[in-house]
Amino acid sequence: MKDEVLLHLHNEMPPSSTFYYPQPLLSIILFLPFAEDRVPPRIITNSALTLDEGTAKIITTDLLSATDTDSQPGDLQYFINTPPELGHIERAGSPGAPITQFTQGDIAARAISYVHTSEGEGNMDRFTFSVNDGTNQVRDLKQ
Ligand SMILES: [Ca+2]
Repeated sequence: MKDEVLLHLHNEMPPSSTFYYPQPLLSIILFLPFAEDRVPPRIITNSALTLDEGTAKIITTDLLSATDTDSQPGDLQYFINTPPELGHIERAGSPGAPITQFTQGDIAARAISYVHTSEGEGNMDRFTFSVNDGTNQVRDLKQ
């Protein structure tokens, strides 16, 4: 009798597709990004305006300007807290109608004027304001 050697080649590794991993329970919490306004406006220019008695002058960005890295000029709302005493602030297109709010965009569009109307002797006027981007508010530091 001959000695026979039988070699069994047996692949013990089943195909990977036959492996079943236990399914972990996944809890996914989605934090939806808020359209959050994080940066407050910053008043960068706040200068005096000089004009003749009984006249009007446009408040330009050279005189009054606020900036905000995450808000548009049209969203930067100025609120007049204490109105001027010797005149008023008005919007182009509505002469004679005092306003109490306007935007940086209005200033950039040269649509906002100070109108001197007083008959008195006073020659110094002022108004105080705050600027709001809808979330954050800053006050005029000169108040
Ligand atoms: Ca902002």
